[in-house]
Parts: sequence; C-alpha cells; structure tokens
Amino acid sequence: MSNIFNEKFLEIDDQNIINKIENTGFFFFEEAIKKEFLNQISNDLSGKEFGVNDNFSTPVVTRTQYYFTHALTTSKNYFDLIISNKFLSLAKSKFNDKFRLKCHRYYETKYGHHMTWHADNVDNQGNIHENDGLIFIIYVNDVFDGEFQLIQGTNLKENHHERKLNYSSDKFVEENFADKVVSFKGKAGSIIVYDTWHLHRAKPINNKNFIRKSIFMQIDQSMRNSEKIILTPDFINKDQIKNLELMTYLGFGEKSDFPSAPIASHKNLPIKSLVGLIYKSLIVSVKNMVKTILSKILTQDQILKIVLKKKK
Ligand SMILES: O=C(O)CCC(=O)C(=O)O
Ligand SMILES: [Fe+2]
Repeated sequence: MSNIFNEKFLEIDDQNIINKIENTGFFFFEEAIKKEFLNQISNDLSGKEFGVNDNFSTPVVTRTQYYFTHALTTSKNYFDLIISNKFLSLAKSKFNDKFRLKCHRYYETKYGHHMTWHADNVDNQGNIHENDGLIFIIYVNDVFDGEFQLIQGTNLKENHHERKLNYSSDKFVEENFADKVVSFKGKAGSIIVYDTWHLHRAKPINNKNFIRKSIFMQIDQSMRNSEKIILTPDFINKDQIKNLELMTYLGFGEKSDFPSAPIASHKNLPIKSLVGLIYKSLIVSVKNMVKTILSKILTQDQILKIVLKKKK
C-alpha cells in the first residue's frame, strides 16, 4: 500500500490518464494524494522563516505568496512525492524515455494575488517554445476559492501560430474565451495534470482570510530549459542512485541555467516582513555593540564569570 497515493488514484492506468490529457488537455482527480501525507509536507514546509545570511535553503516571500522552491532539500516527504513511481511512469507513458523535471515548488497564495493568464511552455526569455510538457498541480488544502483555471482548447497546436504573446489580459479572456474557462475546485489531495501549452492562471482569491496551499511541478520532454534542481544526498537511497531514469529525470549531467522561480530579493519582501527584519537587526546590532564594548573593557575572568552566570 502506498503512503503517498490513495488506491483509487493508483488504480487508474497511466495510459488512460495520458489519453485523457491528449483528448481534453487535462486530467483532474480529487483526493489522489493522502491527506495525512500532505499534512506532513505542510508541517515540513509551511510557516518557515525566509533566509537572511542563512546557510541552507529557505522559502522566499512576496506580498501575496510564500514559495519554497528548493523544498527537495528540506522535506523528505516532498522529495518522495516529486520522484514517485507514479509520476515517473506517467511521464514515461507520455514522453517515452526522454523527460526531465523542469521545476517544482511548494507555495502558498493569499488574497490580493493576481496571476495573469499565461502558458508554461516558455524559455528563459519568456518566449513560447515548441517543447511538450506536463504540469502537475496538487492541492495541499481544500481549494474552493482561488482555484486553478485553464482555457480549454488553447493547447491545440493548430492555433498556436496565432498566439504571439504568452500573456493574455483578463479582459481579452472574458471577451473571447468566457465559455471555455474550466475551473478546478477540489479537496486537499486533488491533482490536476495539464498540457503546458494551455493558457491558464490561478483565479484571484475572494476570501481575505483564505490561504491556498499547493505543490507545482513541470516535467518537460526537452532535456534543456531547466531551473536548478537542488538536492540533498541523504534523501536518495543507494538503489535510487543506480536508477538512470530517475537521475536523468532529476537532470544529472544536464544544463540547469534557468533562474529559480520566483526571482526574489529583499525588494520583494512585504512591508511587514521588511519592518520586522529591520527591528530584529537593530536589536541584534545593539546587543553586538554592547558585547564588543564589554569584551574591550572587561578582563577574561570577568567575561567568564558572566558566561557562567548566564548558563545557570
Ligand atoms: O497555482 C496555480 O493555480 C497556477 C500556477 C501557475 O500557473 C504557475 O506557477 O505557472
Ligand atoms: Fe503557469
């Protein structure tokens, strides 16, 4: 029995899933992944501090989102999901032997986030490319607001030459595609797998207090165009190292020169986090100054006495 997937999802033949994606552009299944397993991932990855002079991988935050891009280094559960046999065998059904994890992340989205309609078959410059790929989105909590949406039919390659731009405005979509928009509301553990050529977005969240928790990953047929996949060896067992398909999937020996999404720096920090950081930094600076002054005016014996007193 799998500790990751519910049996009813595992029972579905890979080829049936791929056929469904090829015929309609997507596959959707509620409660494909076990709730307890996702809760563990959430415990591992949610609510962590963004890094400042931190010697490990940490999440990044923006005003309306929290991203743990390098979650493969931090949560063994997350790692096991991303490299699960089910996902690899699905990719194999679609792409035969050549496929690669292009990017992945755990992320949380809040009220106020606006995502433009876009497609995910883009290169490093944001230009649409011809490579095929599959996106997997997993809901870590119940998502009945701010759900994933796609415009059915926009993945069809016959119309592709008409699409000069990767991005489409809300107004353009409302005027031209209102009847083609498919929305995916679903319980925790729901999975959506879709063709990267599709125009899609996350619908803006209505409820000010709701936070949508999700996992995103992209598998491309092309061996190029990958973000850096940062790994930690202790999560990989000795049999997995010998598994060439898995190593190829993770990008061993291939170029990974796409910037990690989202590109982030202190400039993206929400004001609250920035002010908190300044406050904490000021306190630390004052403490460090006092320590420096004391270390200059006190003898070593006096310092030792203070240290011992503190330890008691
Ligand atoms: O979270 C979603 O619903 C969509 C995410 C997405 O389109 C992306 O990250 O490229
Ligand atoms: Fe996308």
